[in-house]
Amino acid sequence: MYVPAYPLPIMEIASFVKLNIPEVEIGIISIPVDYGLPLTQDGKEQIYRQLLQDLSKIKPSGIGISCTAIAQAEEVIHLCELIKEYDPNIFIFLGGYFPTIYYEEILSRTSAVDLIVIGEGEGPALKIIELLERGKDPINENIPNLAWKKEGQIHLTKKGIRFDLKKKALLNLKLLRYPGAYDILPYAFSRGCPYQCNFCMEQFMRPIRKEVPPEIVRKDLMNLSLQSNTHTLLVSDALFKSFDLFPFLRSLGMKVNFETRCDTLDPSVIPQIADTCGILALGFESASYNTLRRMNKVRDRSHYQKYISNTTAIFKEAVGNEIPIMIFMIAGYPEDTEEDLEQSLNFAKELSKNSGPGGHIFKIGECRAYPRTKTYQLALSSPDVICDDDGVFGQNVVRQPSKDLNFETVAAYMREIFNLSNNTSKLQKTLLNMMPLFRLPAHALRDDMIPDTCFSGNNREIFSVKGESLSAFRALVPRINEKYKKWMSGQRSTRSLPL
Ligand code: B12
Ligand code: SF4
Repeated sequence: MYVPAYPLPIMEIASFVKLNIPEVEIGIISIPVDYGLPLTQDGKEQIYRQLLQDLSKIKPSGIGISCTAIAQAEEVIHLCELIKEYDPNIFIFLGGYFPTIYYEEILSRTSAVDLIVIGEGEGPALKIIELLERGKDPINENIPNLAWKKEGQIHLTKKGIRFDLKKKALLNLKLLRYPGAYDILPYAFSRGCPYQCNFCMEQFMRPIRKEVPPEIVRKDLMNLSLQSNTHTLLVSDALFKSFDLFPFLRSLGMKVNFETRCDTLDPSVIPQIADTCGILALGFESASYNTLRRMNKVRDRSHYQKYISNTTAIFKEAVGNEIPIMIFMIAGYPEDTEEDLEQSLNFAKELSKNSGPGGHIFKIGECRAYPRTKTYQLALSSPDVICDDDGVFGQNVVRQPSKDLNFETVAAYMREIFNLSNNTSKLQKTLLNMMPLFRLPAHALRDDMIPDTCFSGNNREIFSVKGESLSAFRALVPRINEKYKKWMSGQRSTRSLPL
């Protein structure tokens, strides 16, 4: 799933700190681009050795690490432990979705993390770095939104106000080691979402939506366009609505990829943005009223009718205007019956009667019930629902959504729905640009047909994801996909790399 994009959360924070304390020496390490993606366990160890060597030259007083997805959490803890072991004096702080929601579990699991920032990072990071610069202890009762552990007790400071986006810094590409090496430009026009879908984590982070002032957006996008070699924008908003900016984006020659809700996007906008839109994604989830109610996606029957009819209208407009469209769906939500899945299948069949050169893909996945979410509470409270019990560091896949619906049936529906996709060459090209390694297992990336220039260092254990390497690799992807087809559709049971 790797996307060759700079790490936006850390970019926002580091740019803000640099703007406010210009004399501070701050740099961003983007592990995949700066060191490469490991293809073997040995490759991973080489990357970490290289990182520690670099730290011995940089001699940082503090390191802030971003951990957004659950999928990153164990690796982040491992990284913190490595750094602490190397130099216990480096102050380590974490932020992002995972630490915001599960700070207790992280602090209980390791003593390598000195401090956790809950929620938006700009304000607390500025204060932490100011204190570090003055040689003081950043663990401070007066900084809001912090958590730390001392003598076995977790301490929390008071909840602060939301970051004022009028104070957002322009993204500073100079803080990256290889600013020109990224093929994709992520950008957030707004932050937060008020909808509170039961499976989503945004409500823990920013339950109110706020927009970045348009003058800041314009300056940021202008800089990105001037300072990078790519013009592919990945919209990172929880709820994207900035369609009025499309004429400006067009004038910059940008291709915009965005995801939104099925009931908020006005289909009549689509013809006006068609030439500038790379791919349009909808968080559709299900066509069943009962499932959508359990997800808290729709309020009532009339909302549901609008949800379904608007999805159909958006789909038709996208197809008619040759925009590749991706429909995200969840299969086997707690308490789903086979009838719910059947409704989704029938709806997908109806949609796919409209097909065009833009192509469409039904990206359907099994349900994960993450601890603390309402989805998790529902799974626990329903006697017939069976979930993997992986704790907060795992995926907690729902294995039996209800008494008469087992995982094999869910998987069969997922396959059938996915197979209704229309994988046109335009869609493939757009996805290849965004996710060149899509679903390829690590061993496929070591194939002899891949030239040495696609690897970092002296061996073929670390794959380089810098722009030039990826463009050489993209040319080979059709042959590689063909050769490794059977490994691409399987469920991932492990994140471990071969020795
Ligand atoms: C863009 C995006 C991506 C891009 C990232 C591109 C990039 N390089 O930036 C791509 C497509 C690669 C991606 C991939 C995945 N993503 Co994603 N992604 C997002 C998205 C839409 C935006 C993230 C973003 O930039 N937000 C804007 C910034 C400004 O906000 P922020 O990230 O919250 O950062 C603020 C705070 O969290 C905090 N903070 C963050 N880091 C740090 C670090 C420190 C030190 C401090 C002090 C503070 C701090 O301060 C920041 C500024 O205020 C979010 C949802 C969302 N709207 O935020 C999902 C989201 C983060 N992704 C999610 C998921 C599940 C994934 C994947 C696992 C999907 C998959 N199945 O493969 C992968 C995992 C990738 C990986 N290796 O871990 C989930 C995470 C849920 C979870 N806890 O697991 C989210 C929340 C979507 C959702 N609602 O479910 N993603
Ligand atoms: S609309 Fe999207 S971002 Fe908002 S709560 Fe629902 S899933 Fe999360």
